[in-house]
Amino acid sequence: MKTIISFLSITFLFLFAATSIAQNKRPNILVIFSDDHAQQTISAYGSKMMQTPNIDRIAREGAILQNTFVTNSICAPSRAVLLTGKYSHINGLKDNSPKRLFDGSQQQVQKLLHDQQYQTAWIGKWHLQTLPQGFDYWTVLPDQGYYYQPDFINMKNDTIRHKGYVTDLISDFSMNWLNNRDTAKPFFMVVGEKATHRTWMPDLQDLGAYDAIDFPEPANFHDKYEGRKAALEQDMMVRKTLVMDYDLKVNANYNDKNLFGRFTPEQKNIFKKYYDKISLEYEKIKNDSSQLEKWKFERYIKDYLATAKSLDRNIGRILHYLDSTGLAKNTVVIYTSDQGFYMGEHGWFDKRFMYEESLRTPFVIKYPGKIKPHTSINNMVVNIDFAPTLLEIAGAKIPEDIQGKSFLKLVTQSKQPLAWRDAMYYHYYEYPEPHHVAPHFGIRTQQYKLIRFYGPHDSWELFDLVKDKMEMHNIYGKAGYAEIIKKLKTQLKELISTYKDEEAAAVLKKE
Ligand code: SGN
Ligand code: CA
Repeated sequence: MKTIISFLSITFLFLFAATSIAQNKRPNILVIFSDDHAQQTISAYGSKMMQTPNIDRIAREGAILQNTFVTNSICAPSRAVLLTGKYSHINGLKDNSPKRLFDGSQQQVQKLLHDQQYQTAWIGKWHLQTLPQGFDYWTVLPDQGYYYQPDFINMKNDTIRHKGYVTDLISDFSMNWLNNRDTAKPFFMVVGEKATHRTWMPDLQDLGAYDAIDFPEPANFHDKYEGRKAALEQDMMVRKTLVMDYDLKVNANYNDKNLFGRFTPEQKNIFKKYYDKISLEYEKIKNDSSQLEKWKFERYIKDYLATAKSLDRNIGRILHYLDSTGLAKNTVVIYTSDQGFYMGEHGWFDKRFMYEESLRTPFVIKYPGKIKPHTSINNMVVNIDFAPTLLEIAGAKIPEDIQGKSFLKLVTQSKQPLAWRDAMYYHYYEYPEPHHVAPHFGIRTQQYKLIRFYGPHDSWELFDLVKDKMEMHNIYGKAGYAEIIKKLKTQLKELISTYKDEEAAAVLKKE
């Protein structure tokens, strides 16, 4: 009897110890980071345009952040923010210019995680003009990369062309690295997606996937930009800027190296067959300007969504891999994008402006055992918060110079209430090319957004986000807002000083 009891208690102790080791084991962290993926097209965010079952699954099994914003709505700067947890003027990467070199020797999240014995990797779109530093493994697309038969730069700095579709290849390479990693260590991996970046080139199996659907234009598609000088000057209109034989592949030149240079003859044939049919549709309506506008909008949306379809499917492949290897139990999975995008709102595609559609970015996270399924968070999270959150997940110390704050306790709904920001700060620089969006900075609170354009368009804009969700009415200088403006300007100056943005401070000093 005694032997049985002691046998049982040893077994119990062993099981107990094993479970607590498993519980204390630091989680793996997998960040899927896409490009230009609009919240308006993700069903977890309520989109009716398409279904994104795999992104939705992450949200359902964990948390969805309803109000996640970026500090500077373009690609390379946003990646630099993810890596550093710092604003562009501090990490040095203000725009996408090929001359603007990211200083990879600076402190970055992967280096801090490596110091905690994490194995680290970045696979896919990178877009910084300098090669990755501080990752145990990387393989990246040069610059924007290609959708079909893309090149990847490897760690020996060789550029190698691969056969296949970029979104599939990025998943293949990611899973391959996971298969071959050092299993004694937790991992931190970023899957850098090219999708859904312009020029929208869907996977062959997705061509025409949304052709049967009639997509209504957003209510402000015909915006005339009254009272908004910078918006009037932009060059990112669906109607005017999208190029017929390039973006929409209407009567395209199949010898165009930029568009089709990487296609196999079979792939080119399939594309041609599909877009020849579209070109015929165009011929029928091309002389009717109002039909043409609507048609361009529809074609843009359809190609964009078809490109997003492969993105969501590939997220599903990665989730399935984590399930089937048992990794899912101890892996934090995050899906986010470098910024949001216009799906015809204000008549636009692209991003850059501090208006809602491009200021926002999707963010869903699952963390088994820590984040309750179906969690929804409304607090304002900013992409400077991503790096410190990853560090807290890994149990690492967050360096003082990181400008963001970990939101882990918000999503795990820890009992201790977390003091959180009630305003966020934004600063965009790239001008004039490629889309003529004037530089600007500003503040967003729950109810208001105050924007200061400078350089070519010295002007202020104020929006009431409750009364004017589409940001059509600039109420700066209108009767009744003097007190609000005064308060917002004080708050804006405080943020500029907190984040040490000397350029913005100098603009305001001239007033
Ligand atoms: C390219 C695109 C632009 C886009 C920038 C930046 N033109 O220049 O429309 O704004 O990238 O995008 S394209 O015809 O070459 O596609 S970012 O997401 O990388 O910042
Ligand atoms: Ca982008």
